[in-house]
Amino acid sequence: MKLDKMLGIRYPFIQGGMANIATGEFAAAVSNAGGLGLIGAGGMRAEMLRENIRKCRSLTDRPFGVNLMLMHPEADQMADIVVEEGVKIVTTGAGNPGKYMAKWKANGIKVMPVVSSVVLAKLMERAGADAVIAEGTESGGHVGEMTTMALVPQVVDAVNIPVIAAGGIADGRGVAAVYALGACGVQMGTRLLSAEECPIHAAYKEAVLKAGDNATVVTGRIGGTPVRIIKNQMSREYILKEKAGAGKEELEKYTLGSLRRAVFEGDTKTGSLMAGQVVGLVHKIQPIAEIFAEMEKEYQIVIRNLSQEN
Ligand code: TUI
Repeated sequence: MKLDKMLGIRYPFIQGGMANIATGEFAAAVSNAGGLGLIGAGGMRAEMLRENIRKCRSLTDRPFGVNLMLMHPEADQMADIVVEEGVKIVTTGAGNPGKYMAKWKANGIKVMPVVSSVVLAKLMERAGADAVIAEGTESGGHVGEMTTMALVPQVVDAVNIPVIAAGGIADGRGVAAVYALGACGVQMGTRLLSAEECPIHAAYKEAVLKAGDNATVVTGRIGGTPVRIIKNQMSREYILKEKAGAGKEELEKYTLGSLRRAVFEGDTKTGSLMAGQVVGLVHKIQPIAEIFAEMEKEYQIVIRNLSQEN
């Protein structure tokens, strides 16, 4: 079954958790456009998450969810808040949500963890996940090692729950490609950075529109947490230091507060402009509803053309 039917939404598209970007207002805009909006808890304090859930609910009657970033120091509190606030769908990232699963399932929450390996996908299935989001290293932000092309079919073969593909999908061709690999839907982040409703600073949006195929790089592959961002002064200095063997503390000087500097201040020199490799496919600012409609139409054309070839 495709993801739109599973979740009761118009399109089989869910929005990536995008820390500091995916507010309650933005998630509601995604849901109102026919996708599944998710409030990105990364970058929020626990009580802010509660306010964003209430705000989102006031702005949409459609299904929405919360993305919990598990490296967050307040993740335990946030795991309780989603239950208290009656959230129905939770996605997780950057860790293993195993310790929260029993409580979430007991409260009727659909849980869809992001995984970057087959091992974690199987673990999540055993823990009671309703679906997994297999995210390739093409993604923006915190990434694993495997590509979407290699990861998705291996996860599909390894589990009996639905698999949603993420990483490297920004148009209808990408949707058709991951369906061919066995996915039932897609998660998108980068394409939505250029949405009219996306609340990032104008300079960040401009950098997304200008970026080409080779614009991103992964910082922190050697010692820390691998994070894909648009190349800039910060990434160049970080990688030089990283290659020179700098310690965690020295490297943290670059990353501390850097996502907030990009999102809120539009600091394109020292900020972390998180974006995936498909950033080179993002060319214009559009309403979310138009992005989704365009992707659906492209997908239909791709499958028609494929079925006519012989
Ligand atoms: O989580 C993401 N993407 C993110 S989180 C984020 S906020 C952040 N900012 C600065 C530094 C670090 C994070 C920005 N982008 N995607 C989902 C994802 N999860 N990708 C990879 C994983 C993952 C990695 C390891 C999931 C589980 C895991 O290990 C599980 C274990 O056993 O602990």
